[in-house]
Amino acid sequence: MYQDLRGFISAVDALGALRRIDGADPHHEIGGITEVAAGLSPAPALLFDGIKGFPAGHRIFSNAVTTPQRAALALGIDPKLRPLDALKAWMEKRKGLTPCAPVEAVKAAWLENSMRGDAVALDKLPAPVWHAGDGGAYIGSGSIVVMRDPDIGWINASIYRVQVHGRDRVTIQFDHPGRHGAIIAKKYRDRGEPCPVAVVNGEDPALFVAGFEYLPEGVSEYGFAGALKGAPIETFAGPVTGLPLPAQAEIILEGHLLPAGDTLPEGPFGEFTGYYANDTRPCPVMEVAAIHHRNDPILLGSPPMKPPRFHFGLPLRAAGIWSNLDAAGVTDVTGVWQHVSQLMTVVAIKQRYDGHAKRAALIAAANSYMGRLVVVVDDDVDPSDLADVMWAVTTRCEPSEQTDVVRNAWSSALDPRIPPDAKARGVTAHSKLIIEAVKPFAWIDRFPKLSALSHEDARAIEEKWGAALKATP
Ligand SMILES: Cc1cc2nc3c(=O)[nH]c(=O)nc-3n(C[C@H](O)[C@H](O)[C@H](O)COP(=O)(O)O)c2cc1C
Ligand SMILES: [Mn+2]
Repeated sequence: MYQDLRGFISAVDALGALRRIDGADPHHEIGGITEVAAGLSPAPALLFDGIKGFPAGHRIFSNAVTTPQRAALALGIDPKLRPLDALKAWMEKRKGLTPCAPVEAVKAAWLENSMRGDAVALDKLPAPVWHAGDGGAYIGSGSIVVMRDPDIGWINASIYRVQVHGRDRVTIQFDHPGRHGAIIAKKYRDRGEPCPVAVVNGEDPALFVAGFEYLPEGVSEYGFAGALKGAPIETFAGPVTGLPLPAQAEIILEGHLLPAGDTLPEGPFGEFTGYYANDTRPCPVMEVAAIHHRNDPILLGSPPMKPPRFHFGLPLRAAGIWSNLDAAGVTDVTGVWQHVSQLMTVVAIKQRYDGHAKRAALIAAANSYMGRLVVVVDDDVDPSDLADVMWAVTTRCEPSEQTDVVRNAWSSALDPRIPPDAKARGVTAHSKLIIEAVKPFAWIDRFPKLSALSHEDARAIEEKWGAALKATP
C-alpha cells in the first residue's frame, strides 16, 4: 500500500491516470481545469507544477480520488473491481476495521522548511481561488484540521475548509455546531483558554478518507486511517502546538484559534451542489504561528464541483447506508449507490415480502444527507448505472401508487432549494421523494418477462466478443 501522498501519486501514475499540467494560474484556472478534467471519462488526476506566481516544484494535486479506480486504490481495495463490487468490498472492510493507534516517528518530513512568527507568509504557498465567485483563496479544500479534546485528550482530524485572510490568518469553517472540531473549540472557549489547532495539507489519502467519515465523538480519524492502511499513521509533535501531526504530510499550519467573537466573514465558496447557497458566514479565525513544509510541497486540493463530480469516485456515504440497512435487519440488499454527488440514493433489493422495498427506502431516506430523491430497484437493476435506474423508474413505478413524500427531513444550510426567507429563519430541512421503482410485490410473478439481456449474459458476451466489438474500423 502507498506510504504517503507521494507514494499514492506514483501509484496513480503507474495506472496511467496522472496528467501533469504546467503553468496554470491558481486564480480560477486550476479550479476550472480540475472541474473540466473531473467531467472527462475516464477522469485523470492532475499534478500542477510551474504554478503562475510560484517557484517551480510547489505543486497542487487535484482529482486525487474522483474515479472509482483511484477511490479503490486509496481504500486499499482492488482497483480492478467493478464499482459496485468495490463499494461492497469497502462496506465489508469498513465494518471489520478496528482502530489502529498512531505511533511517534523520529522525524517529520515537513520540518524541512519552517516559517515562524513574523516570517509566516501564507502567500508563499499556492492557495487557489477555485471558482470565479469565491470570496478568496482556499489553502484547505482537502486538508484535515487537527485538534485535541481538552477533557479526554483524544485527537480529532477531519476535513473543514480553510480560507486565507492575509499573511498569518485563516478561517476554519465548521458547517454546524455538532462538528467535532466545533465542539472541541467551544470547550477551550468556555475555559477561557486558547485552542491549539493545526491544518494538515497534502496528507495521506487514507487520512483524507478518514477525515470525511462519520466517526463517533471520541474516536480519532488517525486510528481509522491506520486501520484502513493496516499500519499505524506516524505522527510527530508540532513544535508550536504539541499536537501529534502526520509525519509524512506535505504542509502544516500550526497556531491557535482566536477567542470567541474574533470571527471573519468566510466565503462564499462554491459548493458540491454546484451553487453558492450561502453568502459569507462569520467563522473562527486561526492565527498561524508557524508554517512547515516539505521541499517542493504538494497541496492536496479537493474543490467542490458541479455534480456528478465528487470528491470520491466511490460513494462512501452509500457504503454507510448499506451498513445501516444491514444493521437494521433489512435482508437481501444487493447494492446501494449514490448519484448526483450524494443527492440521490439508490437501493437495490431482492424483494422477499410486501413492504420490503418501503422499509429499505425509509432507512435510506433517513440517512440520505441533502438527498431529495431515494429510489429502490429490484436486484436485476444495477444501482450504480443511472440509465438502468431510470429504466426501472419509467417501467416499474406507477407514480400514483409507488411514490411517497417524507416531509421535514434532513438537509443542510447548503441546500439551494430552501427558500431564502426560510433559510434566514434557520430552516435546514427539506422533503424527500421515495420512488419504488420495483415490480409491485402483489403481482411480481405476473410482471412482464424481461426481453433484455441480463447483466450476467451481457458480461459473458462482452468477454467473448468485446475485442471484436471495440475494434476500430
Ligand atoms: C473535500 C471535503 C470538504 C469538506 N468541507 C467541510 C467544511 O468546510 N466544513 C464542514 O463542517 N465539513 C466539511 N466536510 C465534511 C466533513 O469533513 C465530514 O462531515 C466529517 O465527517 C466531519 O468530521 P467530524 O465528525 O470530526 O466533525 C468536507 C468534506 C470533504 C470531503
Ligand atoms: Mn471526528
